[in-house]
Amino acid sequence: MKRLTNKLVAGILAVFLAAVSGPALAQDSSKPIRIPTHNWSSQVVMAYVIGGIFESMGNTVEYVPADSQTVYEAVRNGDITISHEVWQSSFGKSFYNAMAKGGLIDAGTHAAATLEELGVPRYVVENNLCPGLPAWEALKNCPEVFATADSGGKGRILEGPQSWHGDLMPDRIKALGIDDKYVVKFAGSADAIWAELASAKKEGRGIITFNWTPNFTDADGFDFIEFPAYTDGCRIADGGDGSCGSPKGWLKKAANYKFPKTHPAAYTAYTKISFTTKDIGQMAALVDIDKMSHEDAAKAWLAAHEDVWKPFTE
Ligand code: TMO
Repeated sequence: MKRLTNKLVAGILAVFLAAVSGPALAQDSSKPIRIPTHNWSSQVVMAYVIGGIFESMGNTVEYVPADSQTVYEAVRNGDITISHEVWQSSFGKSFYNAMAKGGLIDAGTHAAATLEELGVPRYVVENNLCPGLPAWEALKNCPEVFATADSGGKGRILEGPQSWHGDLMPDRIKALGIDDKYVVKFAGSADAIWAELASAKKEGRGIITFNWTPNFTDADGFDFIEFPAYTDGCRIADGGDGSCGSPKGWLKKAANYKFPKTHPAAYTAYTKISFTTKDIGQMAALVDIDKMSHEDAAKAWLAAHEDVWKPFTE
């Protein structure tokens, strides 16, 4: 009878402990979580922000400079653990290709909606430098407003680095029949775009650049050109004729399929991470306006916004 009671008490205790401690989760591996860094500010700051969140939970992290297209293959095969800024327009295809091959999983979507598109600073529209903008047809009538020393008399469209989305913009202006009036020049870096925007603004000069939102430029006023609406399959890479603008897109998070098993707590937090347009604009602005290093920007952002990120870890 006594033995039976002891067993019963032990059993009840076990049930009780299981109930208060929740399902038994394995501990996160001590192996580092490998986070990629690319060549635009919010992505790098967010890498350190997410790394800081993982570190606050006792994990170790490593930062890996990576190409923003081939990173999806690296996540798929486990060389890199996550990709935390999957922009639909530039990277949706590579993301889904890697998923189809197996090994890459969708770990959710940020709150921020995105657009990656050509546009002009607000003063170009306000000062009517090219009447009819932001409708794309207006471009036909004022290539000279956007001409530069190296554009051979045509209007210059300053595109980002070619590594972001290849020949999307040269293909587009050809498909729209304005390649006789405009030429696409690839910038060597995001910083080269910001430098050109700053000097054009100083001179009150017309300029067309690739840009995106969320970004630090949201605060200043940047008007995206309204091209024919994006539809699934409209791009040349997807079998279309290429005469369409960019999608009003999503911003996703990708992970290697083993991440939930190797680091269950970090993975759970990662699935909850969701940054807004404001969050991402702030991360970029700390670098591109306040001129902080990416790491310091992340530290400052984490210190100032515990209310945003702590709940992701709970
Ligand atoms: C991927 N990007 C935000 C630079 O368009």
